[in-house]
Amino acid sequence: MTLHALLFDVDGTLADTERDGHRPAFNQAFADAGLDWHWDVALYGKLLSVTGGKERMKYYVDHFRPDYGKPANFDDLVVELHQAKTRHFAALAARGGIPMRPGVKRLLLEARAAGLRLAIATTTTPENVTVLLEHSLGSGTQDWFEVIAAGDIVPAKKPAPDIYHLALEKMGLEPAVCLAFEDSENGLRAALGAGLKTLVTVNDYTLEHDFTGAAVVLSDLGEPDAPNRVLAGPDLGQPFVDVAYLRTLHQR
Ligand code: XBP
Ligand code: MG
Repeated sequence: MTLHALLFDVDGTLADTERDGHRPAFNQAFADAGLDWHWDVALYGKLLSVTGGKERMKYYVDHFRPDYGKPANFDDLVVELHQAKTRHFAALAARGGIPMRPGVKRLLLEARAAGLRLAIATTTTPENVTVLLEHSLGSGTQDWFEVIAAGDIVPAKKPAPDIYHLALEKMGLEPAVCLAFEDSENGLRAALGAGLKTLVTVNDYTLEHDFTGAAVVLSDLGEPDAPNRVLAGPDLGQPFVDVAYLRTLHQR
């Protein structure tokens, strides 16, 4: 089976957005609203078990703030907080404050040149993807992706496979001719649930996750002058991920 397409998660995979992007954006939104909620780096790691910013805020209140009296319009408040958080995230990303992870731009350029089709499948809000790509990958780079499947467009977020099903459906492709890129257990479960072979690159928040079923688990995609490390799965003897590596991995 020939490899035709690559499907990328965004948060944690294309860029390390969580600790220094989403987290401070949530905190700014809480402070704006006069709430005494503050998510430090360690707490945010626990909250990441829930995907989706609105879902994460509700989980925080239910599990960590028994003292908080929910107002009658709590769901509306969560939506407003999330809109403010999205504005703060966009401002941060627009300042170029969230760089792409090692090897990402190099691999995307090479994949395009090789004629591979590209898509995004993420639980994050669509605006976050556009602003991140525009300012961290480069102007006009959203057009590199023929499908950007993001956010509330599907009823169930990762670990449900829905967002991957949607991206595959829009591309008219079978999972067998694609590879997915993920950084987290929830993301991996979503991709595997859609029948996709999945390459995992870990980050500080996901190092200890259970990546059973991944095609390979790597420290990052690597660069010719900055080799990556194989954390689980086959060592194909190549210090960085390129299209030839992906074709070999996909065949296995
Ligand atoms: C990403 C998420 C998102 C972001 C915040 O997961 O869980 O909720 O943290 O985005 P994945 P929003 O990388 O598996 O897609 O606040 O826009 O929901
Ligand atoms: Mg992710």
